[in-house]
Amino acid sequence: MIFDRSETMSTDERAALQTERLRDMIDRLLAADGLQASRLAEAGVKSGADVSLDHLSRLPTTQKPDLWENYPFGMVAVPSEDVVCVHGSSGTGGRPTLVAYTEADVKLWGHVMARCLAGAGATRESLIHNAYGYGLFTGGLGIHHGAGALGAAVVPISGGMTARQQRLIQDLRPDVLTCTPSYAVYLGEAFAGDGVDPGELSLKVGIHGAEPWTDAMRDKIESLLGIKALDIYGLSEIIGPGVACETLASAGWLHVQEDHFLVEILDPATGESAADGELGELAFTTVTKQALPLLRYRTGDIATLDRTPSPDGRTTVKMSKIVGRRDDMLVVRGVNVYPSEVEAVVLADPATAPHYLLVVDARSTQTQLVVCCEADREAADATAARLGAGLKERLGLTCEVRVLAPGEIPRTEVGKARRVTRWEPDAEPPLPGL
Ligand code: DLL
Repeated sequence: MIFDRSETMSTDERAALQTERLRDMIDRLLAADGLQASRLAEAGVKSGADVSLDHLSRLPTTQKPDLWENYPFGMVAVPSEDVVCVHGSSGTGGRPTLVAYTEADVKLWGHVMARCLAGAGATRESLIHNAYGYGLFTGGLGIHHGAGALGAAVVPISGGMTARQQRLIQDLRPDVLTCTPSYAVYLGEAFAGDGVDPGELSLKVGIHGAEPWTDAMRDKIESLLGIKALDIYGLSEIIGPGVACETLASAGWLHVQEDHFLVEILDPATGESAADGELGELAFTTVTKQALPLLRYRTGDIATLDRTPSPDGRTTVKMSKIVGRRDDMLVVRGVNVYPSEVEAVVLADPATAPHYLLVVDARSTQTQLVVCCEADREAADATAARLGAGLKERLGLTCEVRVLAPGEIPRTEVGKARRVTRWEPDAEPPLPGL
């Protein structure tokens, strides 16, 4: 289902709308007279009328450190009485990133999220089991606002307490599951452990995001829960979940809500514009957001763009799944490794469970990548040999593979999965028995 006409606009009609909104945003930033106004002035921009979409790549960018340095509300562009809530994330660098919303921003958030839910097949009749965390994190409340805008019912279960989640899924018979991909696996394994057949569950579709995951992980989730598993992307700075989402017809691509969030691909090293088809860093411009409008916000997330419309009529630009982050790319003995590449190899192996941990063993000058995964003990040697060969072929890097017993890799019941850790000299092993 298509939630609103803007998703199917012609390129020209959308460009006209984006231009008008971009100009309005520039005028609002200049009037707010903060950091972004001074950068615009330096770039010679005196009013919104000076800019066009073609101009975008010449406008100044923003990044996470700008938010940290102006913590907590230095970049807010509206009077404090217009702010109705605050969300945020602990951020990949550890320092909190706080974002403010006006009433109109919350409405916009619900609206873009409703588009995502509708694209996944949810309707007013749907019951959404929402196991994203409620609180400062944008996952829980973002989905919740979207369900409200769509007119669907929502079970605000939040994260954790898995036995209670299982009970409610069996009793209330929801059709939509929203949670991180790692929690979907956890939940699926909990049902399997109780001997519940996925065919007995009412769930039809899962909408998973907030952390990177691969198509191999998708296969695991789909078989564990008997659902179609779709990817949803977003970040607090831009609005939260709902910046982009897969639909039932988008063949693995995520439609970006580009009438509200202009998207560009930049060279992660230089910040220069890159071509759509190239792998690069996503940058967003929030043309309609009021409290915290961000110009060309560099996300650190690496993906590609594609402009072919989907068979269901959606014409908005599509982004690929995130392949990694600018700052989580591991460089091991000179080889660049994105954790998602390792995940693809580990999860494609029929003998391994969908849990893994990458240990960057930095105890000697010859850094090693130790890939820890789980399989039955009897098959350990053969599995390690097979994975070692697969990783060598995919990454061009010799990795050490450690096969642990089922249950030995730590699980994440609440929050985002942690997939990478460093083992420093003289430190305890990150996993017992390593
Ligand atoms: O994670 C918003 C969200 C909530 C998205 C629920 C989807 C579902 P933050 O906590 O600010 O916001 O973290 C944003 O998480 O820059 C990406 O690095 C990562 N991320 C989010 N969605 C995906 C995804 C939410 N689908 C950061 N695939 C982003 C890969 C993702 N990474």
